[in-house]
Amino acid sequence: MPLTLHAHPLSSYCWKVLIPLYENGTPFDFRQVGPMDEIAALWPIAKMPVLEDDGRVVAESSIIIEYLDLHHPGHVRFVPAEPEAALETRMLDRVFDSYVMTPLQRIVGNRIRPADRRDPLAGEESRSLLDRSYAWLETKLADRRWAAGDDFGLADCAAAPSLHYAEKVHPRGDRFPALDAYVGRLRARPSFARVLEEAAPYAHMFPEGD
Ligand SMILES: N[C@@H](CCC(=O)N[C@@H](CS)C(=O)NCC(=O)O)C(=O)O
Repeated sequence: MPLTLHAHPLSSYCWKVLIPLYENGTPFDFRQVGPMDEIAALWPIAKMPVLEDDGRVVAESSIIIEYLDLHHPGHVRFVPAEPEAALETRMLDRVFDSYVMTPLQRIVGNRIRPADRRDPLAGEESRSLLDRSYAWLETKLADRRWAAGDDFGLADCAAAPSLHYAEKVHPRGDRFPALDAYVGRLRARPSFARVLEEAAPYAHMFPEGD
């Protein structure tokens, strides 16, 4: 029975899991999420993506990617077997999720709230965190091809959607050439290029402006 991915083509964390599926040509059914109740029935935390594998429900994008490595491996391995390299990969994955994706989601979340319920500090705090993340990544990526070293992996799956959407809410300008070059390599990667192409018809749904 093929895997089923419950996801939405515009969702950043769903992109994070689509990238490894496309990298390895893993067969799966894409089930587009409508109301979030559908996800809540599978995963009470009600966040997508959710992967179903023959009745087993796997949630959380990083765990789904580790699960794919374990149970549906392909020619690209997303977390290296060598423990120190695995640690670096997981560290970078945490940085992209916690310090790029989370602040950008906070900015977007604030945009879609009713005006009288917006968090006045969300923009300022999130932009300050994004600036610190961009600066740290600029140093980290100066001599690296991929986020955790020579090989494309889990951290790059987290980097692609988070840096793509972060650029929309808090542009980097021209201060981070190594980071820009890295984003260029991510966009040129066929798996991510395909994700972007499939998301294009939905791009108008992204809330612009503060
Ligand atoms: N830690 C989760 C985060 C997932 C997440 O935030 N998903 C968003 C879409 S990008 C979501 O389900 N949002 C819907 C909502 O919060 O109602 C993961 O890594 O999968």
